[in-house]
Amino acid sequence: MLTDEAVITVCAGHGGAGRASFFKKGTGPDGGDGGKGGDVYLQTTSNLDALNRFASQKKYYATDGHEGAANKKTGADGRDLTLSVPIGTEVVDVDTKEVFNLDTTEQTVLVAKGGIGGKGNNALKSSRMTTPIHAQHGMPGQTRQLRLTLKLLADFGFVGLPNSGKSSLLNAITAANAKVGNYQFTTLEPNLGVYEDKVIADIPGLIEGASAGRGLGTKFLKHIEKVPVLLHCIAADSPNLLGDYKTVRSELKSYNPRLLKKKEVIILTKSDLAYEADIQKMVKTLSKVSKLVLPVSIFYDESLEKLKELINPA
Ligand SMILES: Nc1nc2c(ncn2[C@@H]2O[C@H](COP(=O)(O)OP(=O)(O)OP(=O)(O)O)[C@@H](O)[C@H]2O)c(=O)[nH]1
Ligand SMILES: [Mg+2]
Repeated sequence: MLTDEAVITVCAGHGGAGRASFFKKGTGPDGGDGGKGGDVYLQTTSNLDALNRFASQKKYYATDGHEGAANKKTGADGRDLTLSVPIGTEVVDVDTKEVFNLDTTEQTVLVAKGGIGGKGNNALKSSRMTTPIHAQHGMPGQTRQLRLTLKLLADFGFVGLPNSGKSSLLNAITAANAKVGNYQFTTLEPNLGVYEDKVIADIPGLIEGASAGRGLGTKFLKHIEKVPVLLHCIAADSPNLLGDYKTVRSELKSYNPRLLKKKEVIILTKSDLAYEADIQKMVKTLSKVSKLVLPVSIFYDESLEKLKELINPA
């Protein structure tokens, strides 16, 4: 199972305490400063499964800074902790609502800063206080609760009713090998495929009431939030093409009205299941709601070439 959402707590290390000590023979202070607590970083990886580990473990710690020592020795800094998240992860601080978008390869962000070490009594001496007997405590590291949400980064996203042929098309034009079946909700998790250098996402089908939790609901729509072009699949053997179209559009709208602003191409799928003249009529009907309508069948190579051309124009 692909984990695409998790809430975790990250704790940076505590700063080490400064040392209060004195040179054995002399009188001067020689206590060193404490080391800095380790920071917590998030770093992107191309591994889409990277959030899976957060399903079981919820709390992550960088280590504390070490205490300062005699002879003006500074304590060692705590070790930083770097957690990998998939490219396309949105990170929201649950309390402050601060957002970090991790959208590029090998992007690193500091999410919790380690506490600074306390000053030793050597560093605290001044002209007025030449022999301080106390040293400072280290400061606590930052603790943050973070919500991690994976939003796939793709160039195109297939949407449509269940069984409209989305996964079949992904397989026909990429090496994705997504599961295909003649029943609703064959796809239970998003699939990604690559054609040339274009990434295409295939998500589970939507049905009327998805935004109210019917079917698999709309939770997978987060995966097309960042996709610039929607490939809206409508099957040519459907008794109500415009009805299918409106159902999906209305679920997209309930999830996030901005999805309706994306560029959309209607893919009239399974075009082998109707006569050519009827396909032309269907294209005309659908042209009323979308500028671009492309009839496609996984059995017609020429139509697949047109789809590829649309995805990656020569
Ligand atoms: N005749 C014909 N059948 C097709 C075509 N494309 C897909 N199918 C069939 O349609 C059924 C559904 O295909 P899928 O690709 O699983 O559909 P989907 O939209 O991914 O479905 P969900 O994952 O449930 O949302 C399967 O039985 C496919 O073999 C096509 O071009 N022509
Ligand atoms: Mg599917």
